[in-house]
Amino acid sequence: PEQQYLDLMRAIWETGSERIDRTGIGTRSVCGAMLRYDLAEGAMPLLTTKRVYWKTATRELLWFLTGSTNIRPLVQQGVKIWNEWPHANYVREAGEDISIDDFAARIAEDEAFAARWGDLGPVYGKQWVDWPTYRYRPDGLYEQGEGINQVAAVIESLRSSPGSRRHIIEGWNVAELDRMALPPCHKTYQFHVAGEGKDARLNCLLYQRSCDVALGLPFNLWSAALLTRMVAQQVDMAPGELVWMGGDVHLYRNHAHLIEEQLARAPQGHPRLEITRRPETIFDYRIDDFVVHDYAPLPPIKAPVAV
Ligand code: THF
Repeated sequence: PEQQYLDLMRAIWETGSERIDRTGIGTRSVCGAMLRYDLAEGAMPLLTTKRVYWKTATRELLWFLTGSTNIRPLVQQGVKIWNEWPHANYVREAGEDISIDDFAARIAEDEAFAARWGDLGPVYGKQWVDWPTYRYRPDGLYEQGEGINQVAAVIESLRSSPGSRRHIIEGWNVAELDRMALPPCHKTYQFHVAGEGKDARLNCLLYQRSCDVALGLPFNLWSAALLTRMVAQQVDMAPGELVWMGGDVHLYRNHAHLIEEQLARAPQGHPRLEITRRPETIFDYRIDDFVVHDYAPLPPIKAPVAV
């Protein structure tokens, strides 16, 4: 299964079209790609050709599920993956030339500072569990309605009408894109139930509009598979397949060293995920509930994230 990822990486590197992107770094990019992973028996799309920090990705997913859009809870757990954006924003807006590590330390220590500078706007967490709604009044004006918890709604719909074709979690809130630090990349999750009763298997299709194949995709695949496993556990189904679809699927030019090194490596066995407990709801998972077995990856390969 890992070979699919390596083949995609090679194809983009060899045939992708060159262009200057939003970040100014430059990418090679293809339009449209698909990867499929069977999640039966604990199998996970966890790369072994470089070490992937799956706990970091897991903490990020659990953070989405809390509805938080502030980096503070991540920073306090040592997760740095969202720090670049608030840091760049702070340096630009406040005009203080502070290092990213000092900025993160301040976010962790100072609650008021974090409230002012640590928020990413209405990104994943907000849209997943508290999508804003509007209530129209008789006078034609409207006021804020109650937020929609899409994750809870999908769990509910999977239980009550498994054959539905509307099991969707959507991050792309068009009206709020301009207030997000970054519009969602992994934007649409659709769940699909194959088989019935005891044989029911939960499939998940993720559509990702923009994909940083070298740095982001290993995280995105892990997280989507993990979400599928968690939802499957909550609705008492076996996990089925994860289908990943990418829109603009690219490699950054400054990841060349990572790409060349990783493409020279061979996959190392088949890691498996064990979920050690069945929490009451999808919102009650903790980091210690997840144990990975048989993970003996090749060493990590460092590369800068494009902001
Ligand atoms: N922007 C870009 N340019 N690439 C992305 O992958 C990306 N994301 C999120 C939002 N914007 C993005 C952020 N996710 C790392 C991993 C995921 C990220 C951001 C950064 C990263 O640096 N990973 C390193 C170290 C991990 C660690 O220290 O724990 C790695 O080696 O994997 C994709 O959704």
